[in-house]
Amino acid sequence: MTAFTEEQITQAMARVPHWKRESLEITRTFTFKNFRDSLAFVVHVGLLAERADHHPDIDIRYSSVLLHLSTHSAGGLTEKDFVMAESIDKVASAMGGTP
Ligand code: H2B
Repeated sequence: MTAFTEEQITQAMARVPHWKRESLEITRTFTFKNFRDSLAFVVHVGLLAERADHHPDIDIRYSSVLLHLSTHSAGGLTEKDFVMAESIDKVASAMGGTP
């Protein structure tokens, strides 16, 4: 899979308005009630990642979870990152996560 051009990235960002573009990655922080809920969310994200064979970098800080998505093999952002971000957004809203 080849990395998106700047124009493709701009278009794809519209699909995930809560995510932030940071150079070769997109990132989003989700906030939960407590560590337990953060952990449950991360388990769901991990299962999605295994199914898609596409893995975010994950930083858990008690009640907030910071995710980074990038396609390492392509050296940039690809459709895989945006599909994963959309799936993660659905899981987060089902689990009571807030931006
Ligand atoms: N995750 C991400 N984010 N980028 C990759 O390039 C990637 C991955 N490659 N998960 C996958 C696994 C690859 O290493 C395996 C062998 O398919």
